[in-house]
Amino acid sequence: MNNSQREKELKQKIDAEKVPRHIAIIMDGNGRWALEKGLPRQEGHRQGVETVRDIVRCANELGISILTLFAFSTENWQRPAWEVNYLMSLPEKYFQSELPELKRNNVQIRLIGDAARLPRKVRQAVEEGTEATRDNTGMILNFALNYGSRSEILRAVKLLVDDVTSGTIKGEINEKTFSSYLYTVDMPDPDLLIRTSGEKRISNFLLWQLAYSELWFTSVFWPDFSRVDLMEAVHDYQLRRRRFGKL
Ligand code: V0D
Repeated sequence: MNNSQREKELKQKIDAEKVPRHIAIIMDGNGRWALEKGLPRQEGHRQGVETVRDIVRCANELGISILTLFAFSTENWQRPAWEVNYLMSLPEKYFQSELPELKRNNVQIRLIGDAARLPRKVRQAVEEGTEATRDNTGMILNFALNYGSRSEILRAVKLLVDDVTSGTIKGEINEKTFSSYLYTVDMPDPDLLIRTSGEKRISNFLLWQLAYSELWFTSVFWPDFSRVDLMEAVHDYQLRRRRFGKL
């Protein structure tokens, strides 16, 4: 069966009323994809951006409310300087080609992570994207940039302590209060986490928020991850939830 037949078949199998509200993706395997093809690593990242475009389109068509993509972790600074530099050029490139369509499709761009420590040109590009889409009411597209979950949790604890000390918050501190200090404030937790490229770890991504999420791992490298793969994950998610009688 070819890809477009498979896509049609999956489209019929997916219950449009019960798609996950929030999908988070660890986009892994650009480097290994390039290595296997004998291409430079940056070619993998370039192709990875194309995949981001396809997957954002597909998620939007499926009616996903929030898509969170792990683009750069706090650990990624340890990569060679030339690679980090190349990665830092991608947000600007991405918006140059995608911003008109994102605006047209009513997508709202947001950033999670420590933006203050990103190069100025990255902050500017991201700000342009978030600013240009801030009044959009469709799918929220979160990019996790310079993101690490433990430091997000620590940051939340510090902000919470500040508010307790200054008397800004009184009364009980519960899970809901705590969540409101995370970058993902006001967003429901991910229903589904996808990680590509065969690794079966969470790797310091959304540790608090993934407490009850379904996890879906695939050996497909991110540059090869397709609409069909996303739809397979969504379909599998629906089968699992049905088995637990939760839908
Ligand atoms: C490389 C695969 C989009 C993962 C996808 C700076 C690694 C392509 C963005 C992007 C990266 C980030 C923020 C934003 C708009 C776009 C991106 C990075 C890497 C790291 F507001 N793709 N992408 N950012 N890759």
